[in-house]
This record gives sequence, structure tokens and C-alpha cells, in this order.
Amino acid sequence: MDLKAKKVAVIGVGKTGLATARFLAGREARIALTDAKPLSAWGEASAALENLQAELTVAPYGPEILTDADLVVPSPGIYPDNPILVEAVRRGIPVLSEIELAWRFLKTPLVAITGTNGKTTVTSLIGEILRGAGEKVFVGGNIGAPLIGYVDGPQGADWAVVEVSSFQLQWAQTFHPRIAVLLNVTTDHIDYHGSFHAYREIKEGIFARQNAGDLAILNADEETTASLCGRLTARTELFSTSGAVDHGMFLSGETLVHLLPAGGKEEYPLAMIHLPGRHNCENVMAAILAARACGCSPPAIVRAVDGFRGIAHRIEYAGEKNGVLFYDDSKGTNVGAVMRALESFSQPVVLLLGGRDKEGDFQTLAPLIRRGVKELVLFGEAREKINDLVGGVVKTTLAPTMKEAMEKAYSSASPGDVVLLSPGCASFDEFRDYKERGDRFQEWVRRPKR
Ligand code: UMA
Repeated sequence: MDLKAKKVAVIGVGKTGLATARFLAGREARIALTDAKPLSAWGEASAALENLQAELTVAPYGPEILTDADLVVPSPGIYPDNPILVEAVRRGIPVLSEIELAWRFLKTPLVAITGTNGKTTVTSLIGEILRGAGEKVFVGGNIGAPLIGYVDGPQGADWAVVEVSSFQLQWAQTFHPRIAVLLNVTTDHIDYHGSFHAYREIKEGIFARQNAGDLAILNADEETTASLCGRLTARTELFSTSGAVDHGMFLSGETLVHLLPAGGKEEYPLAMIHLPGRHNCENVMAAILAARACGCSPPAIVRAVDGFRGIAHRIEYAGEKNGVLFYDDSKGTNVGAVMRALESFSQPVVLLLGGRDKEGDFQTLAPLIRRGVKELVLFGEAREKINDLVGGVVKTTLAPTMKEAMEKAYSSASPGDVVLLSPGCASFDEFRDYKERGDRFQEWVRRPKR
């Protein structure tokens, strides 16, 4: 793909837009940038862009940017029904996501991980295993560093391990990982994709261009995901915590059993996993299958899994106050994540739910709430809606802000209880992102005991 002198419209100037502009500058493209935020609010990005050696213009936020455009690269957060994208499609101007553009220049074998929940954990763990096995590895994508930034450099890694969101898969056309992992698909981002069906189809698209030499890793415990098996061209391996599989890996008692593609089996002790919950056992199995396919040895895998303590804001232990244990699952921004978090505790839980709703199906939480939750504390924009759906299943309290919700939760909890922030919603009504929300929660927990 020759981008020299081509006009590329970059929509959104966050991490992705900035990395894309840098890449395009190196390819001597003509870059047009736009963002819903005024230029005065671009912050560090405007200084970084000023230093780029490139033909670069800043356009108003609207379809004007499409004049003479050869290509449009939207940031992942730009909804597909954004008028600029709708108009680009109408005019027949190619729209490519950043990972699609990066893929076209990528020289490193690619492992891509998607799914509604667990993808950051699995991406990080695969990276850790590969590193521990002596491989050079780039870990990025939705987890933080855009793939296009890696492609823009010397591409010195043996493997690129990339977390891929549905937003990034939305405008993919030829993107084709050597190893692709689909962990699970439960309701999320309906506001973006329009329906669960559309969301699922986009996620499954991660396998669409794989061929017989590639590997697809699938969750056997999710019927619709597992049923993909017969329809894919790639070789498949399944993982399951609920029973034996024909090919792949499963939990048997205290052992993870891997049935090897060439025959025979390998076993790993369950005790090497130090992350809570059944879902984390699934995550580890998916990571082992990917790492093994990359050539990592079982001892290297055991070492890395044993040393892995999880990622920030994902059912992260945040501390203790007067015998009450606090867990930060701020990254749990959908109902499926809340389920996984609740399943991880046997103690009574005071659950903090709320934030900005993403059309979450909160009713499906009712059985788990009845089983293990002592009190619900609902906060933020979505509190009334969640209250209508599951309020009253157990004692329920409402609070406008997360801080007030934390105070109410703490006053209701007894020693030995867990206060769990697993909001099941986006954070943007009150915070910059889920990280800021989790940091505020942890800061509050660390404040001196009262
Ligand atoms: N913007 C517009 N118009 C819009 C929406 C946004 O102009 O309609 C502008 C904003 O003003 C801002 C810029 O676009 O200046 C932000 O773009 P972005 O929201 O796409 O964010 P990036 O900074 O490029 O970060 C993105 C991912 N963000 C999203 O998908 C929302 C990051 O994932 C990812 O780490 C990063 O690329 C690198 O690949 C975050 C995320 O929340 C963690 N992902 C979602 C999730 O995990 O659920 C999918």
C-alpha cells in the first residue's frame, strides 16, 4: 500500500489518531486531522503534531475533511454512525481502522486476542510467558500502545501480541492474525454496534481471513462461540473449565490437561494460578494454548503463570479497613464482567454498581445477587435504571456519586465482608476513564481508618 502524497483523513486525535498521524508522516502522506474537541483542547497532541515533518492540516469536525480524501482512519471511539463516516461510505472512500492499516505494514507474526471480558489479562499473560521464554515481544492494541506505533518503528519483536476491541475490528478488511483468541461474547457496546448480533459478528470477524496454517482458540463453554469450530478454516483448539474437550485444554480436578495437536498430552497444576475465579482459569488456559503454539515450553509457561498476579483494576485487591476487604474491578464495565467478579467470592459482598449505562442487561445478575450479595449500592447516572431492573432483589441503596456510594457500602459492611466495585457501566459520567475511577476507589480505601 503506497500512501505517498495520498490524503488521509484521521478522525479523532487521541492515542490512536496521534500514532496514526506519526506513521502517515513517515509514509509521506498528506494528513488531515479532526476531532470533536477544539484544537485548543488537544493538549500534548498539538505540540507533538507541530513537530511532525509532514503536510498536515487541521479540519473542522465534519464531512468537509473528506474533500479529496483517499482514505479515512477513524479512532476506535468514533461510532460507525458518525456523520463523517456515513458520508465517507456513501462517497465510496475507503475507511480502515488503525489495526487494519497497521496490519498491511506488519512484518511480525501476530497473536490477537478479543472477547468481551478477559482480553487484557490474556494479552498481558501471553506477553509475560513469551518474554519469560526469551522471546522479544510487542504487547499492545486496545490494552494501550496502538499497533500502528509498533509498525512505525523497526519492528524488532519476534511476536506482536495485540488486544483487539470490537471497535478496532469494525473497519478491518484483511486483518489476519496467525493466532486468534476469542474468549467470550456477552452483551456490551450495543450503543456502538446497534445490536448484540452485530457486536458478535464483528468479534467473530477476527477469524474471518485465517487459513489452514493459522490457529483459532475458542471457549468450549460458550455454546455459540464453540459452534464456530466447524465453520472456521483455521485449525482450532478449545478450552473448558466444565468438561473434557476433543482438542485443546480442559480442567480436570486440580490439573489443566492439554491434548496436543500431534497426539499425547501435557499437564499443568491448577495451583500455579494465583488469580481469583473460574473465569481466570479460562483466561490462563487460553493464554497457554496461544503461548504453546508460539513455541514456549511448559516449564516457561508454569514459571510465568506462577509469577503472574493479574492486572490493575481487574478484581484487584485494594486493601482492608477494620476487617472489610475492598476489591477494585473498575475495568468491569459490562454485566458479564460483574458476573465473573461475583463468582470469584465466597464471602458476603456489598456490590457497587453504576456509572454511565451501556444498555446493560442487569436483570441477568439477579440470581447471583440473591446468592452472594448482602447489599447493592447503586451510583451515578445509571442508578435509577439499575434500581428498576434489580433493585430490591436484596437491600438496595442509591447514591449520586461513587464516593458517597463507597461510604454507604463501608458503613453497611461487617468484618469479613467484601466491598466490590464492579460497576457494570462506563465511567464517563464522573471520571476520565475506568482507571481514574479505580484509582479514586483505591485512594479512598488507603485513607486512614476511621
Ligand atoms: N472523538 C471524536 N469524536 C467521537 C469520539 C471521540 O472526535 O465521536 C475524539 C476524542 O475527542 C478524543 C479521541 O477521539 O480526542 C479519542 O479517541 P478514542 O476514544 O478512539 O481513544 P484513543 O485515545 O485513540 O484510545 C483508543 C481506545 N479507546 C477506545 O476504544 C474508546 C483505547 O482503549 C486503546 O487503548 C487505544 O486506542 C490504543 O489502541 C480503551 C477502551 O476503553 C482502553 N477501549 C474499549 C474497551 O476496552 O471496552 C473498546
